[in-house]
Amino acid sequence: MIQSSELILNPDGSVYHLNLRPEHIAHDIIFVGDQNRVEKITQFFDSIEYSTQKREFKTQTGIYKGKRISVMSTGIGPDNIDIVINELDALVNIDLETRQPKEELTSLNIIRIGTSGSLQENIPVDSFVLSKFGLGLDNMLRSYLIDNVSITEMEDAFVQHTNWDPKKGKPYVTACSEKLEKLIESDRIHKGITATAGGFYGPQGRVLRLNIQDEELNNKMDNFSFNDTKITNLEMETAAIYGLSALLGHNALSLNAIIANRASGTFSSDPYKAVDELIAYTLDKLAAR
Ligand code: R1P
Repeated sequence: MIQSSELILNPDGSVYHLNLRPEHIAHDIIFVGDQNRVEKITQFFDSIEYSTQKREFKTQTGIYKGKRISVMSTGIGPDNIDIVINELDALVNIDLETRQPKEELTSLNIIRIGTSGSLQENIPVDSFVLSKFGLGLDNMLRSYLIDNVSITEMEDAFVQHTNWDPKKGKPYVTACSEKLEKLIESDRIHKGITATAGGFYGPQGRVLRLNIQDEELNNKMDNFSFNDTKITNLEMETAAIYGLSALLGHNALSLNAIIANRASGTFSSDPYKAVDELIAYTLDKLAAR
């Protein structure tokens, strides 16, 4: 039995941070970072059956063209993803009454619709990126036993290429769900490795008033390639989503609207438009199944 200090439930039986009970979520779930992006998606739904919010975790579940979908904001960063995916998994794969893992497990389909900065000159602002792989520069996933899901050859090649300082912990790599990749991909979408940082400024090479450990890291990432796949973009959730989903048996795919190009130093003149287009694109692909 999982103790109540380890799996915390609210008085109404909902999981501690997400404020959700099992009946409140669909098996197709869209993640967004920003809580205000949830309604940008659900405004297109035919109906909404449930809404809740606690802290930055806002969820709405409803029907879009006959499909039941939940949309959830994760807030920013891999630490939040640890909370969101563990609590979502508990909703489907742990009996909350007996506090025992279920014998029959459920796989959720998780799709992130995020915003991100491109590292490649040829992936301009307002384009879309599908993350074939997530490269975690944070250490969150290393708290788990990840050998069965991590791609060590790519991790080692990256460590060598960047002369990665071991004091920062070893980067981890995991892959997207091929099933969801097939569902969403098209000529319109760039594919590559998405690097996930554990912070926005120093961890992504931004210098304001503090010196950073490796000023050349973004350039080195920009020219890293593994089996002809390059690092396309840098954000703060994808690798954590891929790693935890793979460990727990869920299908995950991360899509990002490129709102900044770090190589050319440009920022989208209308970042909301690119996000809106990516939302419409993804909803249509989900509904067409
Ligand atoms: C940083 O501004 C945030 O924006 C990006 C990063 O991953 C980070 O969460 O994604 P979202 O727009 O989905 O939050």
